[in-house]
Amino acid sequence: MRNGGRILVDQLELNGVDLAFCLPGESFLPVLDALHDSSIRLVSCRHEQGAANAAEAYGKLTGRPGVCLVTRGPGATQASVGVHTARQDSTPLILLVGHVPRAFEGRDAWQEIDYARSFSGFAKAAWHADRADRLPEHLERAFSLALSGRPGPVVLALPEDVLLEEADVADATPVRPARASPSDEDLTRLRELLAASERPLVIVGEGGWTRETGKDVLAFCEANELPVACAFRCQDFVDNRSRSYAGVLGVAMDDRLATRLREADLVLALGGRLGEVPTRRYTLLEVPHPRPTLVHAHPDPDELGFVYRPDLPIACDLPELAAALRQLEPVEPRWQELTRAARADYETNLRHEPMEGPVDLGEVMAFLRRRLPGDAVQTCGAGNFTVWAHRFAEFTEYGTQVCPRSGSMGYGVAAAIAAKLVHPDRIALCFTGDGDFVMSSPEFATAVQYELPIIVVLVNNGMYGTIRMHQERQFPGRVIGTDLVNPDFPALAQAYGGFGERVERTADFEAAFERALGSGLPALLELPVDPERISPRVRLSELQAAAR
Ligand SMILES: Cc1ncc(C[n+]2csc(CCOP(=O)(O)OP(=O)(O)O)c2C)c(N)n1
Ligand SMILES: [Mg+2]
Repeated sequence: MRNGGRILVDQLELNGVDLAFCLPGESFLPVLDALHDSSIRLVSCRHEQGAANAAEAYGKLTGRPGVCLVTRGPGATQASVGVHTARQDSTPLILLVGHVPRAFEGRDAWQEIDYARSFSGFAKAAWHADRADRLPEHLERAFSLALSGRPGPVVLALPEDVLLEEADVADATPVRPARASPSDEDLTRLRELLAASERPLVIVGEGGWTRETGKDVLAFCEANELPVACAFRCQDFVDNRSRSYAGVLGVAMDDRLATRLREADLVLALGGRLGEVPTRRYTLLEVPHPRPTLVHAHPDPDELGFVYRPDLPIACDLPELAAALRQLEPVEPRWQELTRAARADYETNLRHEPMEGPVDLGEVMAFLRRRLPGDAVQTCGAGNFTVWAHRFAEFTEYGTQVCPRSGSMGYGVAAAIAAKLVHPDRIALCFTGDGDFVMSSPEFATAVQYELPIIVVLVNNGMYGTIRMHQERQFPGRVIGTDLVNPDFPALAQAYGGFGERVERTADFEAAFERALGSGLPALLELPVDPERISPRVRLSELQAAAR
């Protein structure tokens, strides 16, 4: 006989869970108790947002479901941001929520929520366990749904009394999701379309990517001399040093790459959803019938034709597709010139123009490009600081850009914590802004508590810069709600028990970075920057002048 909490934890263990993130609640004490003697490492966070974001990042880092445990209503709603990111980013995530006892259900009992309704539309499924002896079945479903097809989040509520209930039940078997391969017919057609194309562009995106997938896709692109671009925050999907690599279709993308997509006559979308960001708000490709021939491969057939009607839809898993593409006999390559030009544009775009003020973020990024080992994990939240962090970074290994494609603020510190837990020997570097950091700073305490020496690089421009930029464009001169009065960030980091320093000049960054790394503590480096340069290509005064 085992109680529900123990049965649940045993299912997590047999499915390979080695790490879980929580914010404890009295609603799931039997689970906590079972974790006490389990092989699973439990990391207790300071806000459910952080716990859910860390679990989501774990899903990105490992390809296995991140596990997050939170309490009833307020715990679940605070964790919902991580569920939303897992949905948009196609990351496997299991959110386990303590729930009211069965006998109270439906009374609007204390902190009661209807999870199925609250999470409908962004969780793949949300339901509650009804009996302890069915927990193996519920967990099997949770793992299977999170991992199959387009990976994503599931929410399982656990009534308090179900966790206490004793049952004599056998464990489930570890979940092995079904895999789909492309058909020979699909591959033949893909090759024909490629052979007929003058200006092809390959775009890689999320939906079950792996390290091998990236290697295989790159081998295919290089053998055929094809240019390959990454979707927003998928920059680590292929080695950026490849002669085929042409850059990222992200926020503030290079206009030359945007033009390549607009003028392509064939788009090979390998994974990804051709969403709002990579299509520049659906302008680079027309909805629903894009001008170029579209080959779209995705593990979820429902995604194919959901926004864009592909000429050739391929419903299959991405590793299987990539392996098949690598084997495909190359077309007589005619795109050497195209690919060389796309690559040259990418390299040009890596160069920054000097930035006003004593701290030049382009220079800082150029240093980090040289300094960071290929396996360093870079994380962020949302803000204009990410435009520098993404544009001037080069990724060579899969699993090193752990950033929210959902564009959610407050993600980076928790993601760096997850990275340091999964890869203790690597550098985990979080880029953040003054707005973004304050949203996630409670987790700096988690990093201190668990002795995780993450490095936070905080770009302080004294405002919610992204919003100010849009404000100046659309409602010039009418600044409201975007100025920030900030704490003393290095002092804050020190008060938490970490390392904190302010870097006032570009030339001081290198030594400060080494001191941060050498401290062995969670570290924060604040970079006060001139608000005039609100983005690498945009000056505040120019926006204001243009408006006048
Ligand atoms: C959870 C969430 N809330 C609000 C936003 C809208 N938003 C996007 S960027 C941004 C400003 C971020 O400010 P900061 O971190 O200081 O970065 P900056 O743009 O100044 O570089 C805001 C409010 C968001 N993306 N996510
Ligand atoms: Mg800011």
